[in-house]
Amino acid sequence: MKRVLITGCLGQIGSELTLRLREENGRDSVIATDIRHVAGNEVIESGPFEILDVTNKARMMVLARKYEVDTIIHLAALLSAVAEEKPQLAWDLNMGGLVNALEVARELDLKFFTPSSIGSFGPGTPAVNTPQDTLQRPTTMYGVTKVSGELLCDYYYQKFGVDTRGVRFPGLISYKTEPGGGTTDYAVDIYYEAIKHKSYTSFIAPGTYMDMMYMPDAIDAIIKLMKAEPSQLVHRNAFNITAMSFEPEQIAASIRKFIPDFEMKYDVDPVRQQIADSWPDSLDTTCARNEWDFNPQYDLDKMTKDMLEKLTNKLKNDTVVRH
Ligand code: VAH
Repeated sequence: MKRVLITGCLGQIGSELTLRLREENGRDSVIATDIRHVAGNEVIESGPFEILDVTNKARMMVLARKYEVDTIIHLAALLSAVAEEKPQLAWDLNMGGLVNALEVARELDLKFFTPSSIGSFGPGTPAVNTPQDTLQRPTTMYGVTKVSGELLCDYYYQKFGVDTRGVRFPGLISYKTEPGGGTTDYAVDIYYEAIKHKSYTSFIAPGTYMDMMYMPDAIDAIIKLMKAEPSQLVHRNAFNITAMSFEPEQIAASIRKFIPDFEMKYDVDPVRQQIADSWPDSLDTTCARNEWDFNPQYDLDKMTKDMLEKLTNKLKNDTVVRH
């Protein structure tokens, strides 16, 4: 991973991964790409940036060649709730983008990472302590693209020898860039509202357990997996990983340890609730722990403390900048 092309660099994962890799390996170690340009954005300003629509394979190839990258980290995709609103676009973007990125990796002999998700599981999957290898029959378009993506990445490894690797991310919680259109977004929104209004109206019903992870652990996981010796890996696409499983009342209780009068209300969104109900409650991460030493550092309270501190500072600075 000396020089990496990242797609979707302005997204929730991309923005933090780009900055972290540049910090560790230098500004030119990441060619950050996204379909849009945002003036003054830290990710864009901190090193090479190029506009890239991932459905344009020719341009992806030109950029990979121009910068002589050795790795592609392909993050551009529609998340679950948006994909349910626009299923045809989700298929075209998520699968079209992935196959283009895999083709570029195959032709140029590049290492490859793309995330799968707990969305790759469905109502028939064992919901508690979901095994690494199990039934995957998702009922969302997002899930369909994620399972297809896992299979396609395995195929490119087996058939063409492309060094493909991936994880099944749970809901990711972070303060730098907000997620766009996922089902687990409630667990990010809640912190913003807790700081601003001491109250949050959840679109996910009480009692709905989902796996979650704090962004620093997610970034560590990508870097660790990409550095693992190939001989250690029995699985490749994609490893179950998670750091915690909670339902809305539990994250509210964690916030109350720091903001005692925080109030939780509910106005359940049937579309996102149905998606959440089709996903596991908690994953078994044994294979990731054994094969490449996956070892998350944040539990719910440690994450809540850090989120509230960092987000409070961020919101203060935003206000200062705007005035
Ligand atoms: C979503 N955060 O909600 C994403 C996801 C774990 C789920 O991949 O769509």
